[in-house]
Amino acid sequence: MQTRDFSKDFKTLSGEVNGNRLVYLDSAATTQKPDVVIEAIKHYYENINANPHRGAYHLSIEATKAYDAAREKVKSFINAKTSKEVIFTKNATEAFNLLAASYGMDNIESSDEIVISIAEHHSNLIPWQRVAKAKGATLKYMYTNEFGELTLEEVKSKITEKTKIVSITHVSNALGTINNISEIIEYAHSKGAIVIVDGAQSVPHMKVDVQKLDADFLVFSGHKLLAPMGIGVLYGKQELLEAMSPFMLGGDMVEYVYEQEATFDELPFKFEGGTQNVEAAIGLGCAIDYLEEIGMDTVSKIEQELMEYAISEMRKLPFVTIYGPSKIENRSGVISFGIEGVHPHDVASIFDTHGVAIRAGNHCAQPLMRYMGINATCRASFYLYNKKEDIDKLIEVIKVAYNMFSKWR
Ligand code: C6P
Repeated sequence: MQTRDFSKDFKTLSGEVNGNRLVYLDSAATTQKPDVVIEAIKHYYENINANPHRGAYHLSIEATKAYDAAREKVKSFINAKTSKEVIFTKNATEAFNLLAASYGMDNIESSDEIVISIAEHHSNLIPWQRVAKAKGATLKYMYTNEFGELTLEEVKSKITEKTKIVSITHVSNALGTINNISEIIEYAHSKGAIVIVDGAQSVPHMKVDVQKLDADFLVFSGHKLLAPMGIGVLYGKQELLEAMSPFMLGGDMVEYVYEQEATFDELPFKFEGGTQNVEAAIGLGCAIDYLEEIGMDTVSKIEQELMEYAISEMRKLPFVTIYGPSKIENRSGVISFGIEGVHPHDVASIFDTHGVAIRAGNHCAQPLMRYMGINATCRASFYLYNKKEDIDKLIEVIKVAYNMFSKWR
């Protein structure tokens, strides 16, 4: 399937760690950056650096054009109706905090329910705890089955006429489960609730079309999508964003300011107070160009093949527990696993000595781990630059880690 060796576009991936070839299997945490993205940022600073929307001079106009062009690229990438629906944030976490502080605080009342799943990342959980507490509302959880999947039965039993907000991950960062997001959105809408989709682990890996999904809001981070850190996106339907209060108050998001009052700018600027991360937005635009040239279907297929190969090899090892969906079609390129008798943090350290980067821990999903009755997992996650030989190395080092602890068994 793999048409070309994409790892050649990433300088970090030609590096060595502890005398070994670097095998980077932590793209769910953050991805490596291709040379073109790094070049785009360099070009920005060397040629057009200025504060956009503020100067009537050449550089500021060029910076504004580049910043606006990046927004247009995001708009097309997720198929928003207009670039007014694309708000730049610092990351997914800021987008959730914006939604909770603005949409949540504006719309939730004490008789209302906010529904999330037990598998949510803390950034899509703690902000809703705050809204529910402040408003005396109920924060309700949809629980996963033994394979880390949400059944339609569970969805229907939790989303009711009382539900005002459903905020749900498209793909779990802790288990790799792909939720049936269309089905959840359709059902939530039939009950009158709006749906916020956490696309942090889906948008970088598959085609996500906000109009096709009919998502009310979508959130994701640029750094998990080959772009720099410090840039995220909040997509929202125009009519919803227009009705919302601004979040960050200050420069550039205002229309008129008087001593005691202020009026706010139009979308998307109303939600972008203060000087923005222009270099990162430009880097995100460039990362989107890079991915679109390859094609998101190709990106998904590469990862799917890697994941299927890894799962089939891991299933041959009786001392490995694989968490998450048993059905391969419900899985993304995130594999959470455990090795009998070896703590996940020890596993990650052993992996590091072999040049393999994986993540170990609770993956910012403590309620999920508690619900599953475990403290931590090891997690390997893939992207288009990974190769079959990376999976072979993963399997080899799993065996090394298991054997290393055999004397204590
Ligand atoms: N997950 C991981 O290793 P930020 O940190 O704001 O860019 O993204 C938050 C976030 C929200 N939702 C999901 C599903 C996520 O996976 C993440 C980030 C990283 O799994 C860092 S904890």
